[in-house]
Amino acid sequence: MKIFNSLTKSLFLFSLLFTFGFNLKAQSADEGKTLFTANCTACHAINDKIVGPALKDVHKRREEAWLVKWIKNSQAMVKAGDPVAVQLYKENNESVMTSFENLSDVQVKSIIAYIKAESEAPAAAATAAVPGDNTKTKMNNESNESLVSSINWLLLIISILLITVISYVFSILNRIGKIQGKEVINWTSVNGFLLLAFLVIGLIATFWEFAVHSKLTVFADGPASVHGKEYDNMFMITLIITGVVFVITQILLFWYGFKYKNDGKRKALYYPDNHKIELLWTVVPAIVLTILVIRGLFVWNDMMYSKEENPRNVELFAYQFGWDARIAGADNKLGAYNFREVGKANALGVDPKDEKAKDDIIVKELHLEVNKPYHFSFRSKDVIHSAYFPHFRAQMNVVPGLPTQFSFTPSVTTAEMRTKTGKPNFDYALLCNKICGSAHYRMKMVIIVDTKADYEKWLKSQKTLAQSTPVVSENTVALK
Ligand code: HEC
Ligand SMILES: [Cu+2]
Repeated sequence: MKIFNSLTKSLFLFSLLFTFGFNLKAQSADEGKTLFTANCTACHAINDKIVGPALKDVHKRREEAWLVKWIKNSQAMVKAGDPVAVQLYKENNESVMTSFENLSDVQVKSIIAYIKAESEAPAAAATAAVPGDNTKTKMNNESNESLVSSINWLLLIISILLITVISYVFSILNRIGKIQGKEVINWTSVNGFLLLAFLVIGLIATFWEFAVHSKLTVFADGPASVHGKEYDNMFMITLIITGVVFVITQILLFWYGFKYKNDGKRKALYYPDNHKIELLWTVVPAIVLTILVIRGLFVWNDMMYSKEENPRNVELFAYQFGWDARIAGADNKLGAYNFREVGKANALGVDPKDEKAKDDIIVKELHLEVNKPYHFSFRSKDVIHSAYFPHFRAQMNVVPGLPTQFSFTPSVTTAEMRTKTGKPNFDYALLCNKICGSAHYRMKMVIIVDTKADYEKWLKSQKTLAQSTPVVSENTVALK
């Protein structure tokens, strides 16, 4: 029961964490909160350990001055031999916390103030990030969810007990049979019926999966890009063809196992081969697969080599653990970059001396204009990531030192999608689809698809690089 308890508890905490993470977007006037959300939630939560420890009451554990120093550069403290820092580092399996030297003391203090406020808020307020009225329903959903999962665990335990009891009964019957010298149970017949039961339960479960869970997938929301319709079509055709084959072969497999279970009287027929049948089941799948693959090639080529003229250029920069987006600005040309520039105030290593870079705009939440073709180029700072935009039906690997690209045209605005799906909090997301490290699952950037007017309004409110001047080192020669 102890395991059971801690399981439900951790499930509950997990769902809290999930809501917390999901509201990354909830902006507020509180600077500390904004900074915390942008910089720290990849590895920290107030009440839970993620990559780094839970930060609840950290202001009670440590001096403020120590905290400021730690947050700005924890590794420097570890290397300098600060005993608390060294111990903390060891306790956390020597995982390195990112340094935040670009944050000012005031900013770091505002983060600490936010952590303090969150620590003092009652436990339920951990979801305070949820704006407005839906706090209550969120909490209800969570307790409902944890109830449902408790029931599921209970069912699992009952099934295991049941199976154990049944297998005991069978082994007792078996022993009785041995003592009496005759077979009490006809095992081939039992197995035959089990095969039949497996077939029926398995097929019902398969259809139930499709009926119930397919509503929860991104396919149910429909595609949000122009090429997405073709992509979904292809997916459905493949699914239907393989689905029909699956159902037929499963029925044959298990039905034959049942029908020809050994009754002790019959002898198996020796039937080495039949050229007609062999030919049929080789040629038919070969033709079907060839058609599917060739169609796939055409769709892929259409997606990859977009014929749209003058797509808008956006660069997506992946790092452990997050995304930055760089919009090409008024000239629609991305400025040069150089990995040697990556650091402190210039996280993307953009060459600020390059004329083309001056109007580039770096954002943490990407806005796109609806029905406008986009060309994305991808860059990674550290390991292989994968840019995954499920609703736009797009995905591309992001490989250090190897530029990759993808083009698509968003076709449904965020507002339209919210109405269509009936989810008022719906947001498009860019996710990472490569297990790239401990906080991989937190790599998420919100994407907003705007109407032309909204997009232009948003764009005006953003700062270009020239307006925010990143720091450059003296001895760097930018790559053009
Ligand atoms: C890449 C992951 C990562 C990010 C991002 C990160 N941290 Fe950490 N943090 C850690 C780890 C890991 C530790 C544990 C010590 C260690 O291993 O270095 C830690 C420890 C801490 C501690 C000490 C906790 C204690 O119990 O004393 C504080 C405070 C802290 N982080 C604050 C922050 C703040 C504030 C931010 C955002 C500005 C942040 N961290 C961003 C990974 C991270
Ligand atoms: Cu990743």
